[in-house]
Amino acid sequence: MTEGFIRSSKSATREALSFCRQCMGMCGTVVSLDAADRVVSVRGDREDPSTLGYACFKGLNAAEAHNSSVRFLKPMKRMPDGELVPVDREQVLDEIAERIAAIVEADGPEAVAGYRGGGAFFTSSSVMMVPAFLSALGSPKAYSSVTIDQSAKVVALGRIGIWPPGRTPMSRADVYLLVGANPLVSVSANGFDTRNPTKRLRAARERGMKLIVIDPRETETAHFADIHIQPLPGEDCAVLAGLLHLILEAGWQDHSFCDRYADDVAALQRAVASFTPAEVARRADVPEATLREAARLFAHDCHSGPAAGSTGADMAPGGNLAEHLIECLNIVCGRYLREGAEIEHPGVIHARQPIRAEVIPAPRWWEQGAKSRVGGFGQLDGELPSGTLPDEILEPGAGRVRCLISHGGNPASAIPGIEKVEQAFSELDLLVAIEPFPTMTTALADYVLPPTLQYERADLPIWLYESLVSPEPYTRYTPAIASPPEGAEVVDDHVYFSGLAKRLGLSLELLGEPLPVGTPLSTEEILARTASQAPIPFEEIKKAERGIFLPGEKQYVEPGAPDSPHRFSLLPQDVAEELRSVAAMLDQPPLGTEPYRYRMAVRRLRDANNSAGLALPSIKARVPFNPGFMNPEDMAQEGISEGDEIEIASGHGAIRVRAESDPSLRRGVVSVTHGFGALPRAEAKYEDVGVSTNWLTSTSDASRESINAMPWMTGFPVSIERVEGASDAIAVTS
Ligand SMILES: Nc1nc2c(c(=O)[nH]1)N[C@H]1C(S)=C(S)[C@@H](COP(=O)(O)OP(=O)(O)OC[C@H]3O[C@@H](n4cnc5c(=O)[nH]c(N)nc54)[C@H](O)[C@@H]3O)O[C@H]1N2
Ligand SMILES: Nc1nc2c(c(=O)[nH]1)N[C@H]1C(S)=C(S)[C@@H](COP(=O)(O)OP(=O)(O)OC[C@H]3O[C@@H](n4cnc5c(=O)[nH]c(N)nc54)[C@H](O)[C@@H]3O)O[C@H]1N2
Ligand code: SF4
Ligand SMILES: [Mo]
Repeated sequence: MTEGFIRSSKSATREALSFCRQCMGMCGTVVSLDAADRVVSVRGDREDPSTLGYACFKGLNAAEAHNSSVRFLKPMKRMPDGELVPVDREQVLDEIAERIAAIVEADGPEAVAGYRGGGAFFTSSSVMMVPAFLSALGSPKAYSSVTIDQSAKVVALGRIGIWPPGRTPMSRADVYLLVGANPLVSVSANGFDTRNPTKRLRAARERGMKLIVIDPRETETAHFADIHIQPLPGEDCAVLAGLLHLILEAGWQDHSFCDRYADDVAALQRAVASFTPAEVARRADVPEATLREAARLFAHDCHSGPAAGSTGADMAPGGNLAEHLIECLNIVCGRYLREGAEIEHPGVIHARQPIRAEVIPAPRWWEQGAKSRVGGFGQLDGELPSGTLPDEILEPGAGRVRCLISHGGNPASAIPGIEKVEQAFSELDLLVAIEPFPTMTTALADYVLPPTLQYERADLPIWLYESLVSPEPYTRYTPAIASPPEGAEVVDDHVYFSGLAKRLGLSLELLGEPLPVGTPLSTEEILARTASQAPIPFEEIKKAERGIFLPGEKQYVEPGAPDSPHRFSLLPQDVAEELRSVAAMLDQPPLGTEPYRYRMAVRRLRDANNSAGLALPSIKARVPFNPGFMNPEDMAQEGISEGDEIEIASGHGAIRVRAESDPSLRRGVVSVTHGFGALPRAEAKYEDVGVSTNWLTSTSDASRESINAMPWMTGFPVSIERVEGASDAIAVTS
């Protein structure tokens, strides 16, 4: 099978430096190329000044993706018999443009929606194309993976207020508190140094940094922790409110910071009064002593260093409140950069701006501007929540979405409630996917437009979030170093957007400047445009083959306006109500009523990135399907043995998976990785592709957050049952 999958296995004739663009790691790599400039192999660049030689299995496996025989190499069109067939690019763009024009003519521009996924965010020349295209068209229907990920952070800032200098960076932290994050595997966490994460964490530990981890699993990261709180998933609000209770009761807050910038510390203290260590310990099922030790270590023994949350916290019921309480910990303990402090990452691609020590009061962005047609959810960072997209397509009425352009994403897999998503996408008049591989989304698409892959295009590291991926002001440029496979008709993603814009007579804008319509900019020109406000000339960035640390003057936090009346809002009314409802549950047994005696937990796998690459033979050899991880004692209690077929059911649906014992997981939890599986209509076998965990989730009001419509993907109740007389082929049920 492996041989058939790979197009060529020529030997390497030269090496080129570049960086991996499959996750936030942005690892510096050395790529071996054959005489025709095709990728032969990849290794971590030991001389890379940022990522210090690190590269993971996924990154090292890039050659397989490039040369894969299942990769789309030509624009594809779905024929009446349901097959996708290759079609000439100009013809495809003509047809798509014509269909978009007809939809706009009939139903207005808001009938056209766009969705950006990981593949779009990691393509710096094209990441702004969906929003540019939609705003030129006049449609507010922009969606992305961000609102089914950690948009709770945006909600938290929107409700609490913003401190422009940001949190104390990890390099200056005596303590780091991580909630529901496993950066040693995910290479992703806000502010955590993920440039070769294990090495950076070891170095931080050696200089004395303490680590507190809140996670139901004793993860690779928790393994390094001084204190590991191992609660049931979905109980972070109780745990965090409990920590705030202990800290405020002991008076360990940063009094001068609180006095100056927060008026409602006392109100917050009253609101968390019922979260006593005993109550929280019982509800979250953690030792009371561990809570006390964690509060003391974070707020009393240590004086700098932030609390930060990730998907474990943000995807659970109460995810928005959890992020709010994390920010409350940072404010109450003063874990922000102050006037005069050096700013580690003032922006390399982004323009430098003065950064002042003052509060920007809670902006509550979602209260103004466009709203979702169903549910009335507002915008976050200029986007409507993806948790509202299925209804936006299905619900009849003016403004109903009829066309979706999916850019570098797999929304059919990623958006919760798989049956409804499948139904919605199949009811669209037009679904276009800019996507290199067959996915659940391309299985429903009318057209598939194949992009170049990472080493085939010029790029910058994910500049939109540059200070999140690198604590130091570092960036790099890579030219396209490889050629696409023989006969490929792939182009850089933005070419598709400019092609459609031209046909529709639209003028696209990038960073407020119009892009030329007649002759579109090259990728290099777009990147230069992107970096036009950078403090160093683009030519200098380009010259530095292993990237560049911003030279010149350092930047420091400037004083805020002395008479600024602005304060944080620690306890706005909606937060107070959410806290009250969590408090009301404190005395109830956490593992509710029969049959839902377990909780689901999300978890990422080292060898796979969401749904991407799961079909590649070497990844398949490692993770053929997604098991149901359980604590061995729970398995024994339920009479479940290793490899048994089990059915996991939520209020929305059920999946059948193979049980795998995982002693690092606490009791009362089952953990299954998302991204696997096929559409319901495909009736695929679990052993072949795994199963989507989005059978268990939903975008209904009862299973999502307010404000960002974030569907719950972790911490919700499930039942687990061993399937008697299990068949050899595991099927999905609903
Ligand atoms: N139940 C459940 N659902 C979840 C999650 C969960 O934990 N549980 N996680 C959520 C999260 S955090 C996220 S971010 C979303 C993921 O949402 P998405 O980003 O929509 O999904 P991915 O599976 O990451 O899809 C990325 C796509 O980009 C394609 N791609 C790869 N390289 C390139 C390239 O160079 N160019 C282009 N154009 N495309 C490329 C890949 O083939 C893949 O199909 O899923 C969310 N959904
Ligand atoms: N190898 C690999 N890397 C990836 C990805 C991948 O699929 N594979 N996906 C990428 C994407 S899209 C994202 S968004 C990031 C995510 O990056 P992370 O957020 O670091 O994701 P995980 O590694 O799954 O870590 C989440 C942790 O939360 C824990 N958890 C589950 N439920 C709860 C809960 O209710 N409360 C608490 N406190 N913890 C809980 C899980 O046990 C797990 O250890 O990773 C990115 N990097
Ligand atoms: S950690 Fe991320 S960026 Fe680094 S090699 Fe792996 S996939 Fe690529
Ligand atoms: Mo994500």
